[in-house]
Order: sequence, then C-alpha cells, then structure tokens
Amino acid sequence: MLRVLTAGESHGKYLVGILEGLPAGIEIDKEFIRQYLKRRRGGYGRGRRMNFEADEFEIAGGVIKGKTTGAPFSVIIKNSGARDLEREPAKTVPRPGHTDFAGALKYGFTDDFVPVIERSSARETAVRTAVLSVTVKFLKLLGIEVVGFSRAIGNVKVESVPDDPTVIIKNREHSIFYFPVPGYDERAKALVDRMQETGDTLGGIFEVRMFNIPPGLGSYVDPTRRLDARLAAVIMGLNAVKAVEIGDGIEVAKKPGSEVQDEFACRGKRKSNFAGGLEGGVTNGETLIVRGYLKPISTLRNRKKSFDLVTLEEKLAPYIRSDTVVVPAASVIAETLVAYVIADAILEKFGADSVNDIKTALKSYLKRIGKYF
Ligand code: EPS
Repeated sequence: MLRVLTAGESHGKYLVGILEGLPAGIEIDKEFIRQYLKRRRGGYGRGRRMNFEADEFEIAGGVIKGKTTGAPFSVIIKNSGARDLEREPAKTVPRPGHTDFAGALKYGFTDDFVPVIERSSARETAVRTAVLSVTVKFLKLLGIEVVGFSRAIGNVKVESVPDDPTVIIKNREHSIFYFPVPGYDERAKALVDRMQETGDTLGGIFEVRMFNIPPGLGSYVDPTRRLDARLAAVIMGLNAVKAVEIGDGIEVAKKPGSEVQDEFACRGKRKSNFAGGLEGGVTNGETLIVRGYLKPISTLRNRKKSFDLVTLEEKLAPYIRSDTVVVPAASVIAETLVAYVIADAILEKFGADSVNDIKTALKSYLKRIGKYF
C-alpha cells in the first residue's frame, strides 16, 4: 500500500524523499518532522558533521492546508555538508566493512568509487526518516504509540524495559544514549570515550516497541505477507544492521518450549510476551517488540589493511571522518521504519483513502473482537 523512494548523495546538494499511498487527512506538523531529524542527528558518539548539519527541509508535495491529500508526500533536505561532487578526488583504496569494494566491482567504478561511498552512506536515512515520520503521526491518530530506544551500546546493556511508552519517552529524553531507563549513561559514555581515544568504534542493539497495536495485522497465508518478514526486511535495510530479533527470538532459541510459550492469562491477554506481539506473522494484541543489531562503525582511525584497485599495491584503508557509535540515531530511524510497516498493514486491513474512514473501520473491528480482551 505504501511505497517509499529516496534520491540524493551524502555530500550532494539535496536529499529527496517520496512516500506514496498515505491516506488523506493526516495533520502535517513541520515541527513534528523537525524533532525526528533533530533526534536522529543526536545521541552521544556521533561525528563532527552532525554539529553543523542542520537538516533544513521543505515539504514539496502531498500537503494542502496542513493535511495530507492522498497524493505522494515529499520532503527535500538541503545538505549543509554539500561538496562539488564533480570535482571530488578519486577514491581507489576500499575500506573493509564498507560497500566500497563490492560496489566498485558491481558498477564498474574500480578507477574511482566515489559514487559508491556517496550513495551507500547513512546520510540517506535523514530524508527517509523525514518522510516516514508521518506514519508515526498517522498511527498516533489511531491511538497507537511507537517508541524506539537504545538497548545496548557495545556491551553496556539495559536489562529490562518499562512496559509504558510515557515512562520510556521520559527516561529517553534524559539519556545521552536514548536509553529507556536511567543509570546506564555513565558506563556507556566511559566506553565510547575509550573507543574514541584509541581510534576504535562500537555497535550495539536498538529496540522499537509499539503499544496498543490492533491484533490481526499482517497475514500468515503467504511468507511475503508475514509482518515479521516485512519488519525484518526494513530493519536489515538499515546501514550496518547485521541481525534482527522479534520479541525474545534469540534467547528462546536456547530454551525448552515449555518455558517460552505465551500462555493465555485472561481470555486473549497473555502472561508473557516472548513472541514480541507476533504469531504466524500476525499481530496478536501484545506489544510489538523488534530489535536490530548493529555492527561497529566500519571506519577506523586505526587503519586496516587494504589495497589500491588501480595499482593493486597493498595500502592501508583511508580514514575518513566518522561517527564512533550510531545506535541512538538508528533507534530513531527504526522507529519510523517499524511505523511504516505497521501503517502499511493498517491500510491493507482498514482501507487506505481517508483517516476518518480508517478510524470508523478500526472501531467496528475492535468492537467485534472486544470480548476476547
Ligand atoms: C557516514 C559518514 C559521516 C556521517 C554520515 C554517515 O558523514 P561524513 O563522511 O560527511 O562525515 O556523518 O551521517 C550523516 C551525515 C547523517 O546525517 O547521518 C557514512 O559513511 O555512512
């Protein structure tokens, strides 16, 4: 139902995003989008570019008199970090962990892979986040809350998360790493500072929870329609993500079945939520829980072994200014990615033209299944 497309290079003039398929009637508040972009630029461990990149943007289409019209919704961001890419010095020594080598081979850029670096950069997620933040707004109109946060920075891991979006958001606002509970910033900061001093980098885990999500979204009838498959695809599509987990998917793989079933406590309400709100790829009424695992940033000041694609000489990979850890930023992007997939499933089930029609259809559905909850 929804399609998103972006264009633009990391240091090009503009980034452009288009989201097609949004229903009419979502109030678009530029400040709401601005807050997403600000949060995505933040988090401790980001590089120098984020200090001057302001993410000034314009809405280029799909909104009239403050509301979506049903036409494609588009945002344009002006890059403050733009350079003249026509005159960018050639790059021929690939950095391990980046797309440099594979991308150069694939597109025939072995004499200069600047085009690979420019498009594979995570800068693209600025405009993706901007257009997809509107799906968060849409879900809010239906009473659905989505929150993204950092679950682990390197090996500093939050043990348990409060089951309340308001508490998570309040704690997150006070954490330089966007943690959902207090008490972890100091240890994580010491770790990141140590990495920065030694020219090293970190990865970690981000998590997205969605509260008050209706049961029955997605479908089990075909693998491509399962919501877990659709969520995994968008999360894996995010730069540096190497694994996705739904609920306690990784932990339950180590346990007997008797310990990890989500028994019914009172009618449809469960005693636990190991499944992360999805059974058979369909929402079951419990909180949706999705995690992404980020590898450490690939750019290292302690340069790694590489070679020159033109001369074939052994060389050290170049060091290009970079972030130390981006888990907090990834948690913001992921929040909009999960909202996008769930908004898509809502439109499938309840109609896709106008917010009011969707609200009416949802209300009638919730009335039908009300006795089970
Ligand atoms: C990125 C490298 C850095 C990051 C950039 C992603 O950019 P630069 O090479 O200009 O310092 O700052 O992230 C962003 C600009 C952003 O908005 O997230 C990379 O190689 O992926």
